[in-house]
Amino acid sequence: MFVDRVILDLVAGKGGNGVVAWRKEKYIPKGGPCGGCGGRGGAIILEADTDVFSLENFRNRRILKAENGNPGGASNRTGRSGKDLVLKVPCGTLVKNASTGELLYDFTKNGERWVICRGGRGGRGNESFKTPTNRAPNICTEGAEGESIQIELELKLIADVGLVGFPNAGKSTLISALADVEVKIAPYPFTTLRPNIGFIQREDYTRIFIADIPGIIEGAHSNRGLGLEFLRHIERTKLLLFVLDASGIDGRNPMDDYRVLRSELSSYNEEMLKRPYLIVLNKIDAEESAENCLVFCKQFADESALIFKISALTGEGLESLEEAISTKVK
Ligand SMILES: Nc1nc2c(ncn2[C@@H]2O[C@H](COP(=O)(O)OP(=O)(O)O)[C@@H](O)[C@H]2O)c(=O)[nH]1
Ligand SMILES: [Mg+2]
Repeated sequence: MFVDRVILDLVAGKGGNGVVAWRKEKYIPKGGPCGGCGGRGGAIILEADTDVFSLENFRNRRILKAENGNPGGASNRTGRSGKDLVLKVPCGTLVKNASTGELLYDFTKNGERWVICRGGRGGRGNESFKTPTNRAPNICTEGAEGESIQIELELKLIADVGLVGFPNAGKSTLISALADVEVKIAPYPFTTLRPNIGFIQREDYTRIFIADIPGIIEGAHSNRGLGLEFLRHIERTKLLLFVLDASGIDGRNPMDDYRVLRSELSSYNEEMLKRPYLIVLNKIDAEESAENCLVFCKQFADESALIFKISALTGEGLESLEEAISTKVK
């Protein structure tokens, strides 16, 4: 599970001012008041949208303002209202008051809307103060400030599939190759590392989220490097993909890598090994891979139904891997 977070300052539009104006018409010496009221300020509305996947759009936009209302005009014209500002957030977004931490709203359904900041009312023009006893009021009022609040948006993303592999095994490349859409989320709070997340969109419009958890290394379970934090993230996935570099370019070999990865997982949490998994031998386009693949399949013959030989780079073997992922996640 990944948590994406942003803090935003929201300010709804100020109402337009009311105005003082007098009717000036030929042959009517005392035309009377005709100052119109100001328009309402624009509201800020949050809307859940299934086509939005992360809070990335808000990353560099701390202060968000809706439009102010226009002032009233002569001849009793009311000012134009400010435009509402609609902010689209992913389904699953929690809205919290940033200063108190209070949960304000929980977006679950597509299209769900919530007016979080109402726009300020428009000020009154002098016409509106007219009474039988005061026919020539010389007053008007200012538009009211729009509501404002500092909020924290929080989105929890649970990946269906977690990629486990050594650095340079090709996890990022595999996500790019498999995913129809890559989802950008914030780096981890304690590093500059961004998890790679993407999803496969299936024909029935459901999505399979795949996450590459960077940084799993030997010794991760004892919190060397960043491993532990990352392992925590894959705890909730339905399916694990062990991504192995079949070419063994770094002087390693996929057999050892696989054993190390499994032992890492089990020393962290033995339950993890009971999770459904697939084994991905990547980089089969490289010359060195053929021999390694043979040895690997021999050594792990019991798991042969789970082994997929692919090249994330050329796309070879991806189709059957995708099918297997789809079936397993279902
Ligand atoms: N020849 C070959 N190289 C690959 C393949 N997949 C990834 N690579 C390369 O391996 C390196 C590491 O890949 P990357 O996806 O960043 O690995 P990660 O650290 O596991 O995310 C990059 O230079 C990739 O271009 C593949 O299928 N074939
Ligand atoms: Mg990577």
